[in-house]
Amino acid sequence: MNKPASVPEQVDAVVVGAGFSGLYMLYRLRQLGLSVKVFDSAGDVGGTWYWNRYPGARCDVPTTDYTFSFDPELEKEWTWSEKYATQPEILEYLRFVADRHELRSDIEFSTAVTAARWDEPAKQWVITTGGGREVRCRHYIMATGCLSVAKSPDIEGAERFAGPVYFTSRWPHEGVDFTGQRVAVIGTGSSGIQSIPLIARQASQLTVFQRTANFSIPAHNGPAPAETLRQLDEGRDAYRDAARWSRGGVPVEPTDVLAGAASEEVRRERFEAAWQQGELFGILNVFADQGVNPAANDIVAEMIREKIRATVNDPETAEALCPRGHYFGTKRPCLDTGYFETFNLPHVRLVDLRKEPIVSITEDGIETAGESFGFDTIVYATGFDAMTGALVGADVTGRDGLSLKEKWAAGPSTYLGLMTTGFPNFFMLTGPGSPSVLSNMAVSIEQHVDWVAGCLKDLRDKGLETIEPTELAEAGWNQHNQDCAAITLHPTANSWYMGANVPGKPRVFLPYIGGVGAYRQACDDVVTQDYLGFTRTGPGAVRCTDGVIRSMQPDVAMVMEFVNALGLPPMETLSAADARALMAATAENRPPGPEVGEVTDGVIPIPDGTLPYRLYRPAGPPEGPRPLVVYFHGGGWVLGNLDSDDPLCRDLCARSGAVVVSVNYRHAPEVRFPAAALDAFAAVQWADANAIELGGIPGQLAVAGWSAGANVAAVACQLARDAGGPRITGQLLICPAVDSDLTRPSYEENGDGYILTTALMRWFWDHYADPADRGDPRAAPLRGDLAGLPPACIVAADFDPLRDEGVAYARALEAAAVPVRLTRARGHTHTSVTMVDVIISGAPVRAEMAAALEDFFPAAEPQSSAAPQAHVS
Ligand code: N01
Repeated sequence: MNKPASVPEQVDAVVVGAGFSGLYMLYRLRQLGLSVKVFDSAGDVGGTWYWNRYPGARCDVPTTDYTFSFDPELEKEWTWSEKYATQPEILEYLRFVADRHELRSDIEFSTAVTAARWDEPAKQWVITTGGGREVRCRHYIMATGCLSVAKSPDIEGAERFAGPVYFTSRWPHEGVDFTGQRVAVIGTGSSGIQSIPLIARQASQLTVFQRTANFSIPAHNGPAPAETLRQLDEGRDAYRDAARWSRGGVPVEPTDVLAGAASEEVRRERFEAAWQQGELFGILNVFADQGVNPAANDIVAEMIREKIRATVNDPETAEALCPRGHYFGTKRPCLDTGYFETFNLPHVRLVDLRKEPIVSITEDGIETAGESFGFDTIVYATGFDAMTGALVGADVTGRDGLSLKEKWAAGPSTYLGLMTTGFPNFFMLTGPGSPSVLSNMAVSIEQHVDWVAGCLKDLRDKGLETIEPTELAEAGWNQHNQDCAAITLHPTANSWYMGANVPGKPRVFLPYIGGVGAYRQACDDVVTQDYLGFTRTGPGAVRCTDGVIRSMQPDVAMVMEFVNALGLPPMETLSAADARALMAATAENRPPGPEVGEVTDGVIPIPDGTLPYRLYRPAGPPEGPRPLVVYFHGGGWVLGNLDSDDPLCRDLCARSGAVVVSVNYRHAPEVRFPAAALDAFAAVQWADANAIELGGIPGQLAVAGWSAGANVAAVACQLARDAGGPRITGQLLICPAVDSDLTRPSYEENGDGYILTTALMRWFWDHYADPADRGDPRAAPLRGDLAGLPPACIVAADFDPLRDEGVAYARALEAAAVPVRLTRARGHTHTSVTMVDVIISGAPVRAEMAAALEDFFPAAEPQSSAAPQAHVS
C-alpha cells in the first residue's frame, strides 16, 4: 500500500522575518483572526537587532521615537534607559513585545524560507523552507528588513586571510575580545563609525581602512531627551500622531530658513544648535534648502569639516577624515560617540584608500598600493545589499513563472513599495519605494503593517481573494519615486540608497524620499479611491480601479499646497488693477533667477507711442553678436510686465546663449484686441530691423512667449508670414493660449486649483476681446492658416487648463507641415515651469526649451562676416 502523500500545511498568511515589522504584522493578522506562520532564520526575535551585535551598536533615532505605538499599555510598561539605546536593550525590548503578546507560538526560528511560488489555479503561495518543507498560504509577506543581506567584501584575496574575520552584520553572540590584537576595520559607514571607538579600547593596534570619509555628528548620548519626554507626558497620542504625519517619522518642524538668505551669525547659530542636539533629523534640517541646493549643502558640509579639523590633532588625518565628493545627507550620515577623537590615540591609524587602495588581502594582513600591514583580525563593516538584497535573494516566483529577480533585473518596481505586479497577494514591508530607511523605521513599519492588515480585511469583507497592482499604477509610483529623488541631491551620490555600493546593481534611487506623512496620505488616498491602482479578484468577480495616485511633480504639489493655503482671493473676482497688485505682491520674495551678462531697459517706438523692453545679454564668451529671441510675458493680456517674467527671461538667456528682448505689449482692458497682437508684430519688426544694434545676428530671430505672451508670439508669426517678413526662424510657445474655445477636456480636468483656472481664463478673454472677435486668428491663432509658419516648440503642461489647446496647436502645425517639437511638462501646471529656482523639477523642461531655441538658429557660416562668433548649439 502506498504511503498517503503528506498534506501540506496551510495557513492564511506566511510572514518572513521576526523583527520590528514581522512581529507587528503577526500581531495584526492575528487580530483579524487569520492563521499565520512566521519564519526567521535567526534563533530568536529581533531581526536586525538580533544580528548586528557589534560593539557600540545603537539606534540612531532617539529610542523614545524608535518604538511601537500600537499598544498604549506597552508604552507605559517599557522605559528606555538612554536617548540612543544599545543593541542589547532594543533586542530586549523586542523580546518583551513578543512575550507580552505571546507571539513566539506562531514563529519558527532557525528556519529559512528558501523559495516561494504563486500557484495560480489554487490562488495560493507555496512556501518552501530550508528543510524542503512546504507551507501553503493565501498571503505572503516579506518582513525581511532593508539592511539584512551583507554585501560580500569584494576585495581581492579576502578568502586568504588566516586569522579570525568578523562582519559587523553577523557578530558572534558571545562577543569578541580584541585585547592585545592588531585589528583592521574596513568600512566607515554607521557600523564602522560606531564600532571603531570601542574596538580601539581593546586592540593593541587598530588600523581603519577608509574608502569614503563619512559625515558624522556626535550623538551626545545620555538620558532620553527631556523635551520629548515632556511632550509624551502631555499627550502621547498627539505626539505619536505628529510623528505619523511628519517628514521623517519624528515630529520635527521643518525649517523655512534658506542657507543663502541667512546671515553668517544665523547660520552658525542654527548649525551649532543642531550639532549640540545630536540628532540626525536636526542636522538634516539646519536649512530648508540643504538637501536640494549644492551651495546650501556645502555650507553645512563645511561646518562639519571644521568640527572634524578641530577634533583631530594630526592635520593630514583630519583632512583625510573630512568627507568630500558627496553632498551631506546623500549618503546616510552617522551619529558617533568619540569617533573622530579615536584617531588621536597613538595606536590608531587611518589608511585613506582613495590615496592608497587595497591591492589584496593576504594570509596575515592587508597589502595596499603603498604598504604591507600585518593583522591578527579583520573586521568588515562593509555594508549591505540594501533594500532589494533580501527580496530578490529569496527565490520568489510570481504568475507565469516570473521571478522577482528577473522582474527587477533593471531595478525594483513597486506600487507604494508594498506590492509588485505579477505577484498577487505578495506584500513587502519597507520595500523599495517606501520611506523606510529614510525615516524612523518604527513609524513606517506600523504604517505599512496597518495598511496591509486593512487591505486583507477589506478583501475578506468583500469576498475577494487576490490583490495585485496594475501596471499603470506601478509605473506611476516608480515615476513619482524617481521624481521625488530627482529634485534632491541624492541621485548624485554613490550611496547604498542608489544601489551604488554593490557592483553591478542597477543604479536606481531605492527609498521613497517624499516623506512619511506624504506617503501615508498617498496610501490612504489609494484606499479611499477604492484601492486605486489595484486589481482585486474573487469568485466570479474582478474589481479594478486603475489609475496613478501621484502624478504631479512633488515640488509643484508642495507649492500648490502652499498657495492654496494662503487663501488668496480668486483673481477673477478682482479689478484688473487689484489683480496686477496681487500678482506683483506674490512675486516679491521669489528668487531673482540666474545672473546674465548684461540687462538693459529701453523702448520700442510704435505708431501710438512706445513699448518698454528689457534686453538680456548672456555672460561670457563668445564675444560678438548672438541669435535674438523676442519674448512676450504671460498674464492673460491683462497682467504681467517686464518684471513678472524677469527670472524666466534670465533663465532662457543663460541657458540658450541668445540675446533675449522681453517686450511689454499694451494690456487689456485699457487697450483691447487686437492691440497686444499688433504690438507683438511691431516689436518683432523693430527687433529685426535693429538686430545689429541689439547685439543680434541678422536673420537669426526667434519669438517666444508664455501663456498669453505665447498667444501674441504665435500671432506675430502668422502676421510676419502674411506680410512677407520679417523672417522668424522659430517660435517657442510655453503653455500657449491659442484658442478661445474653453471646452477642451483640460479645462474640465485642470480648471480649478492650479492657479490658472477656467474662470480666470474666461475673465482674461472678457477683458481682452469681444465674443465676436474671439474667432479671429489674431485672437485664436489655432483657427488661422498654419502653412509656412516657422518651426515651433510647444510646451504643454499636464495640469494646465490650456494643455489641450497647446497640443492641438502642435498637431495642427504638424498637419500643416511645420516642424514641431511638443514638450510635455510632465506633472507641471500652467505656472510651475516658469518658477525659476522655486520649482526644481521645472529646470529640465526649461533646458528643453533652451535646446529648442538653439535648434532654431542655423549654425553660423564661418565665412559670414556678419556673425563670425555666433553661438552654435
Ligand atoms: O554600511 P555602509 P553600514 N573596500 O554601506 C565601505 C544602517 N545602520 O553597515 O562608502 C573598502 O554604510 C564603504 O565605502 P564606500 C544605516 O542606515 C544603522 O555601516 O562604499 N571599503 C563604507 O564606508 C547605515 O547607513 C545603524 O566607499 C568598502 C562602508 O564600507 C546602514 O545600516 C548602525 C568596501 C560600508 O558602509 C549601513 O551601514 C549601523 C570595499 N570593498 C547601520 N566595500 C544605527 O542605527 C564597502 N566599503 C546607528
